[in-house]
Amino acid sequence: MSETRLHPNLVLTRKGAIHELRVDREEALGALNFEIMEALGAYITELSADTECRALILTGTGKGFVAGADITGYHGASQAVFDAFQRRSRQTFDAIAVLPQITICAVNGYALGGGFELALCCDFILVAECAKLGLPEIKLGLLPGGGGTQRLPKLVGRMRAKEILLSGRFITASEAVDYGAALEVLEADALLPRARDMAEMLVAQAPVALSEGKRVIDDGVEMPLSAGLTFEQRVLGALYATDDAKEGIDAFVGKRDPVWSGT
Ligand code: CO8
Repeated sequence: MSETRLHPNLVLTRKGAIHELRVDREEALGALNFEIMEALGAYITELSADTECRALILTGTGKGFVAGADITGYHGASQAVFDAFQRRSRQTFDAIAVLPQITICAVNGYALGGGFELALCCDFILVAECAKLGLPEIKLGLLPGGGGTQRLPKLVGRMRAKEILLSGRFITASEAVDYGAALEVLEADALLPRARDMAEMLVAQAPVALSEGKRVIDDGVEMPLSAGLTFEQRVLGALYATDDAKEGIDAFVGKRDPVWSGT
């Protein structure tokens, strides 16, 4: 296990095929400023080409996961600076959403604005009982710019997304699960152990099928059904030709555990 600071406020722990990235800015509830966003973006670019890492856990510190963009940076900022921050956030968040690795967001506290949007880019969202999630940008006279208006309705439906976004209210952990915006609520102490167990379970699966399974669902939901079904068959056909599929079938017939090569 190795721990590195990618930035004074971003701590990366590598353990085998699993990375854990913790936003460490307790005094501002994890709010992301331009420098943290840059460091996050650079790490995500590196990760997208990393074939050793197969799962990423994102989490925060103390009461905050990420309480959004750093609002102090918006104060008096020029239009050009504001726009540049939004562009960089979009690039980073989009890159997270299409990572080949499985992504698990362990929401330990406030996930607001860009923080909720960051979680929405992940494959799985686990929430601590004390977590509060929301898109309060409307209270600043703004709207979400990190995908909240687009990714949230896809998970919870248009009407609930409008209710959350236009009121700016914070939803509780159990509401997030009820609405389909999170997978499970956990006691605070159980949050990271559960995220780690989940990551271990997933990285033990056949590597190519794992990342293709993620892709076929994420890309397929954007397609008309018949195109999605064709896509599914094409992916399955290609998987059948992999060494892992040969190994998986052989292991089943031979009543032994498979040993995946990831090819
Ligand atoms: N930016 C900067 N500082 C923050 C932020 C933030 N988003 N959130 C909290 N802080 C700071 C507070 O200013 C305070 O600092 P200090 O101690 O120096 O006064 C410290 O964190 C602790 O916060 P509070 O004292 O306010 O703690 P409370 O428990 O009383 O309240 C709240 C917690 C309710 C979370 C409150 O802090 C709050 O409402 N924060 C703002 C949340 C918000 O509006 N977030 C959305 C920001 S806009 C956005 O994210 C747009 C996204 C654009 C694209 C994606 C980019 C990432």
